[in-house]
Amino acid sequence: MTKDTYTPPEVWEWDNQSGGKFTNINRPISGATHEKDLPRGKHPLQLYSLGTPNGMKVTILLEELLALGHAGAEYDAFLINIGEGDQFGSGFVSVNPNSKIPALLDVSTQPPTRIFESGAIMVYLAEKFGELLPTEASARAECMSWLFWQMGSAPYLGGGFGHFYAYAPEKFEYPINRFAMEVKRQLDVLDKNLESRKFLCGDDYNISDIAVCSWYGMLVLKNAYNAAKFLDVASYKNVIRWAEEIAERPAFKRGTRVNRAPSGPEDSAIIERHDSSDLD
Ligand SMILES: N[C@@H](CCC(=O)N[C@@H](CS)C(=O)NCC(=O)O)C(=O)O
Repeated sequence: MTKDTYTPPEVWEWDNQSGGKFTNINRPISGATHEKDLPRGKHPLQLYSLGTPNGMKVTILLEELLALGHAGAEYDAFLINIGEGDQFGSGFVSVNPNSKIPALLDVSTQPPTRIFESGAIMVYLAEKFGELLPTEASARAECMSWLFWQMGSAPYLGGGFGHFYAYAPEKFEYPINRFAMEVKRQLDVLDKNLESRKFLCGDDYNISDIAVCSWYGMLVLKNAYNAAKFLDVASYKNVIRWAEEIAERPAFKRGTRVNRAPSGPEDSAIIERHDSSDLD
């Protein structure tokens, strides 16, 4: 038995000095903190986002749809700087009451359609354009299963492991162990599935590959959270093979460059995207 280092009070109270990377944006209440309209561009789809794994899922899918020839997938991608609290502006909250990127406004419908939650945005776009989501019932169920697997699993990776391993103000053994164990189990789930399949659902690439690769592909290829060695990601050989193939897709390369500040002169990231030539 270890000794408790913290005794919870009877009723939790907000201590906004609790430390950590996100202490100044995390709040126990929802809703807007300030009035701010969202900008609007000229395209049918208005995306308000940031180039994180959740944000890149949508820009990769949009780039895939454009590559397939769907002009209706043209989009303006505006930057929402979550470190500066842009997600709490009144305009953003009206598109996503949950104050998290990504959020999409489809202005080609009357009235405009708002969609929040990256998984919901992916299904909306795949259905709107009839691409990258199988229509036959059992193939669709498999695709939805992996898509929802990602939505349910990634918070253990980002909010759990990434938070305690990379962002928390102190290193605590218990949560790092707890979440490292879960992330390695998830990587093993993927690795076993990809032993006999080219993509997550079989021979064909679909939105579940985009969603899962944005998180677990980036983890194994890009040393996310500086944890490649700690998690021994090199041992998940099928995940690496699958992620490398997806990362080579032109649309994947384009989508991952959007809504990010370039980290140096070699980095081709763009803060906002308003025309396909912005990425050419
Ligand atoms: N389940 C949501 C999660 C979105 C999410 O966590 N977004 C993060 C960035 S990756 C965010 O906007 N955080 C800002 C905040 O928590 O205030 C989705 O998949 O869309």
